[in-house]
Amino acid sequence: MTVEEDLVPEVHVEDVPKDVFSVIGRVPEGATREEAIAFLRDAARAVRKRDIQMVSAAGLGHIGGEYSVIDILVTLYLHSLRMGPELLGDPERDRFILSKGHAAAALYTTLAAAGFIDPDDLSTFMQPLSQLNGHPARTKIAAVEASTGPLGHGLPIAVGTAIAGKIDGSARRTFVVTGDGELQEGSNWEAMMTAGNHGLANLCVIVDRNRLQQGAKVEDTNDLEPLPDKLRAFGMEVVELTGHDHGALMDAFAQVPAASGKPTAIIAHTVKGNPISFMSNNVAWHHKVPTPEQVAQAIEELEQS
Ligand SMILES: Cc1ncc(C[n+]2csc(CCOP(=O)(O)OP(=O)(O)O)c2C)c(N)n1
Ligand SMILES: [Mg+2]
Repeated sequence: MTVEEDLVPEVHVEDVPKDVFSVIGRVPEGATREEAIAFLRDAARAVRKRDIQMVSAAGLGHIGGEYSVIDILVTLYLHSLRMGPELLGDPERDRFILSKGHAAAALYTTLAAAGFIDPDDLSTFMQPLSQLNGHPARTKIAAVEASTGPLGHGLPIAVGTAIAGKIDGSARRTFVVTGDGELQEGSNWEAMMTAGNHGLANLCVIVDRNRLQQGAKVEDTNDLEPLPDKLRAFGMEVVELTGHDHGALMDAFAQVPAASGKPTAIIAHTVKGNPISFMSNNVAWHHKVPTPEQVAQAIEELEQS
């Protein structure tokens, strides 16, 4: 058996455990901080459960990088972004770009949780004629701001979006998530140089710092460190936090735009595959497809988490 064959088990959609998934909506107005955190924790658990079912059923996906970014996506869409299905046509709403577009299934599941996508459509992921492609396409889903997948494009687009907001004198903010391996692409550094020079305080770059890329550790491939110093040198306001801590994420997103007038760079320390025992920090799970048994085990672990 080749390595690639080993990545994709023989899966029949009907064997994959199913779960009911419905729109969750935003953290209710007036929720206390503790209530908001509990709400986001429950929502992220539901998103992870549906995501792994989708990847298993499709026989394709990037579950490791999805599980590292889900807490960030859920906190943004269900709490911090000034953006909801009713605001899609509002030019003043916040913008979000998932630059690490290979985590598309996590984005789709979060968008369904937030009410942008019909939850029933999630089962069409990667099927012929589905809107839910392996990488997000802005021509197919209204809530997708930019088509991504080729690494190194989302942040440059976000910088343009933030410049437009500044020219308009708008209070709208632009958030973008990049992978850490993705930061090896030079286009990101051109974009950050521009963001720093233009004082784009309305821009927030979130780095999913799981320390793994495809097939290897980031540090063994083309090391990023000292990453905070490099980001500061490019004119960014740097925040470091645990990317699975919903409270810390909420607090950091609320600080955008930064009082310093600089763009914000959040280094979100995450664990690829979090919190599943057999996936966590395991490079093999970058795009490995779980078997129905592994889906069942992951769901059991999530229910106990
Ligand atoms: C320009 C480009 N080169 C290669 C790929 C293939 N690719 C997809 S994901 C990935 C690794 C990305 O690693 P990282 O940014 O750390 O993502 P994460 O760990 O969050 O999954 C690679 C090389 C791509 N999508 N685009
Ligand atoms: Mg990574």
